[in-house]
Amino acid sequence: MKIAVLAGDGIGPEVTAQAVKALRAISANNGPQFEMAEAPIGDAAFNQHGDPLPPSTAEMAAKADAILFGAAGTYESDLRPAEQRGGHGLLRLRKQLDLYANFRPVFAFPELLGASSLKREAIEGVDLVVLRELTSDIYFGTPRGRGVENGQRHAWNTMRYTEAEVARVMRAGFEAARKRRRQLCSVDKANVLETSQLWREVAIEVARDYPDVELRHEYVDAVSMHLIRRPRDFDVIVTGNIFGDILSDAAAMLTGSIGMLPSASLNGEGVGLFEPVHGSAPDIAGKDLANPLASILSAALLLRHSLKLEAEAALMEKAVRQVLAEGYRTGDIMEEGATRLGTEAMGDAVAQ
Ligand code: GGG
Repeated sequence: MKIAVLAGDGIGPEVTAQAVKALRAISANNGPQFEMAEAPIGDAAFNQHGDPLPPSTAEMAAKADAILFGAAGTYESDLRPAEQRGGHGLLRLRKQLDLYANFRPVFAFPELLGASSLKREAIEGVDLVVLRELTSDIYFGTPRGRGVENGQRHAWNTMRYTEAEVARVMRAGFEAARKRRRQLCSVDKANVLETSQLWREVAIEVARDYPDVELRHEYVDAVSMHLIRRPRDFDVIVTGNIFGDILSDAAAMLTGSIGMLPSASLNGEGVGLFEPVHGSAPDIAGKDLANPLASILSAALLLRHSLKLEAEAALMEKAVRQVLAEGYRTGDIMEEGATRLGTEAMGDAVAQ
């Protein structure tokens, strides 16, 4: 089984190394064997090859059974043109592989209830999935650009969706809800945006094929509030690219830290990409401070969804729970009485 390892920028390499360690631990003692090959992406690739997604990386990723991704982009590249930005390499890869369905499970680990910035009563039992559409929306819509008009700089992006793009992610949402508590919350801004009106119309049309799933519609601004106030009311949330990006960071705090949130980007066939929801966090890169658990939990999703190794995926998740239960914490989820570990030691503990 071939896994393309694209560690990227900032804390990407150090957290991905811990996920690789966990995969190697799965292989030990006659477990399944993985052929893992690394390739550059992001700002690191741009600095080395003049391209944040070199053709050799794209080709290797497309031929793999699964992709383990770290993080892309650094503060230095934020203001560069798209083709020179590390994060753009990741966006291009998602688009090239048509990874339109990005599942972000948000689960309040009972072991971490004391670590959250929210009250225990507010988050106990939280178990939801944010399904973020990943290959369209304002991230990819054209025209986009910058110019000068009447001596003023101006800039524009285009929010665009086709009905086929909405329908396929909506179906993925209904299918996911069917395997859970059969509640789908479609998030839009239909009172303002044309794209959101189309989103809602298509949601209602697709719902006809899923009479066993309860569909409700909520505005994105209201959901950002309800996620904090009554997070247990959500089962599966399906939403567009930019709304999903923002809402899942907010939802991450229900787990204690964004360092706990894995994700799986799928298209129903072909290769899947698995990455922590967090970005490259350049401010803590190389300091052995980053939480590798989101990356390790992403590797567990990779085992489950792309390699169909359910028992091994469950084992990896159990190892994470056990390490937390034994009181080991990285700084972001630290609480009184716990033992603080660095990135590498946390990876060692899970692998062990
Ligand atoms: N591991 C997630 C990551 O690297 N995020 C950085 C980034 O550029 N993200 C853009 C996006 O998620 O849309």
